[in-house]
Amino acid sequence: MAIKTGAEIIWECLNRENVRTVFGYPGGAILPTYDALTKYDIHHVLVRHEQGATHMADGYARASGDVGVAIATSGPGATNMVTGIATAMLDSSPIVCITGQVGSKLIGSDAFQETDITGVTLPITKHNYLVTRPQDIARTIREAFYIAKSGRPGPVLIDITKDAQQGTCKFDWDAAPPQLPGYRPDLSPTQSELEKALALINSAERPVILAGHGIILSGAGDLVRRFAEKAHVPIAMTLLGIGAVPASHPLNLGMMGMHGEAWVNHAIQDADLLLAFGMRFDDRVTGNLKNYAPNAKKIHIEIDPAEINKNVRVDVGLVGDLGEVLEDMLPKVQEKDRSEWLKSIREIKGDAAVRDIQNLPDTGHLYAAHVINDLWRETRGRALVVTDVGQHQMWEAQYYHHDEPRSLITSGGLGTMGFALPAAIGAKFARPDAEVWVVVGDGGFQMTLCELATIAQEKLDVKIAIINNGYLGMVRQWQEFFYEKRYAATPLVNPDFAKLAEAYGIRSCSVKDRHGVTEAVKDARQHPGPMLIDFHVEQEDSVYPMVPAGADLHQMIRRPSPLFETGADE
Ligand SMILES: Cc1ncc(C[n+]2csc(CCOP(=O)(O)OP(=O)(O)O)c2C)c(N)n1
Ligand SMILES: [Mg+2]
Repeated sequence: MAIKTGAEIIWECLNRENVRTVFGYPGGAILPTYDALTKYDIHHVLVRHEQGATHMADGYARASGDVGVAIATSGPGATNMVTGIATAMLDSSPIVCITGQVGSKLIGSDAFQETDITGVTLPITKHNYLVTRPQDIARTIREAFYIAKSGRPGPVLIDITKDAQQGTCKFDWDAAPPQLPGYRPDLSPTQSELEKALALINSAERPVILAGHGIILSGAGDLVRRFAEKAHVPIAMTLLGIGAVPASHPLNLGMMGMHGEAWVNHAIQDADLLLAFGMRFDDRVTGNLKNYAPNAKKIHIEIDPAEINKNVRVDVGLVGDLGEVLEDMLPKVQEKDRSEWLKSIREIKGDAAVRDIQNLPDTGHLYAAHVINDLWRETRGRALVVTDVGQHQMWEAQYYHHDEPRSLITSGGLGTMGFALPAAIGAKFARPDAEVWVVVGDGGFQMTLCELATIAQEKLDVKIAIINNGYLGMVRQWQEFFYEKRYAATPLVNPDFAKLAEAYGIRSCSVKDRHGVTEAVKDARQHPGPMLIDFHVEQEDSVYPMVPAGADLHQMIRRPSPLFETGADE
């Protein structure tokens, strides 16, 4: 059996876990591991901030379905990872973060760059480890990968002391399988629970499927579509569910929730049965729980038992992998004519199309919705879009129609500004053939724009569309609606983003009117490297509809009609 250093064992294990790319940043406590890297054929992407490394690992995981890996040193390196780890936790993204730690004898002494990172990340990791001996490294890494990707996926952190990296021991991969007797990721529902659910489904008149991220994680998109087609059930999407079922499918109603389509929220409120598939009844999709879908029975199919009855009391909770559960149910679901129900939803849609900003006369104003819709048209809906957080994120969800799973990557649960640029880098490494577009606000872009240097260094073909409204737009919108337009700390004085990109050697341009949009997007698509487009859009536009926080789901603020009649700003 070969004798290896702990540092070598780390790379040996990553190799065996099929890791080909890692995202990281070196420092003293992880230096032995970086030194050993020179002997291995694993591509290390040097990031510019450790937060970027975690979002890259996350973007890699979301684009591919495989585990993403981020590496950092102790202390500030490790604490810089916290936001990315929390982001991955809230969106159930499988990443493994490896941090260096001070020597085991120094732990607890406030040594240079010592932070108790397992303590810090305890509530934001699915699991974490402190490893102080080289002989524990192999098993720990195998367990970490298994935990990260099994059951409900999530982030795992492994903190490895410097002496554990430097020490030597026998390395035997086969002798170090995961040992996790208390971990049960493979639950499945009982037959009687399944039958109860089937009885509710087969008797429902007005059912709605609530399609969440779990569908994508479980690879169950096709099954959900077949289920919906067989039983004639319309489908409402969560933000992270987008792509699970094609947007162009006639049963796909669109997005639900705070900025969901009005008819989708009304359909949920009018339903007599909600079928929650791999979603978790986040407050952004339920609105006021007291009046949420008051006449509906609820069936929740979900892999994490902790989610059942957490926010919404359900009539049947089926714990298990969504794909496996639906496979079981599908043959027993009855075909049923629900055309009356589907027709009534079309009726609720009513004048929605008239209120749509796409139908405004062209006043020469450049609206973000136009930019995103034009981007969708130009890319024929085939791009892998990574969005940041804010108004542009909601407009992307409304106006870029995704037909493929894993074609929209966005921070839903934590809503992390600064996510998009690094996550897109990770996504591009996972899917080098995909056309990757970043759609990012002028605020969030500035949180992680240092990663432009990573794009330049790696010569990555990532396209960047800045939706530049000169505001922290989503917060400004709340101030407009709920704080009498007192715009405290939301106007932004921005640098010239196009010039900034140039400084990094990245092609760029600015667009200020609608006619320029298509041309700029075409130019970016033809250019074989990265390109940044700074879209200067209407500054005080708002995302509609909007369910105010805490209001009932059907109590939406709608885009004012006069806007359409006059073509003026609201
Ligand atoms: C790290 C972080 N800080 C603060 C917020 C709160 N927040 C949510 S949206 C938003 C404004 C985003 O502005 P911008 O990036 O310009 O996007 P826009 O809404 O204008 O499209 C802010 C500050 C957040 N989500 N994340
Ligand atoms: Mg903005």
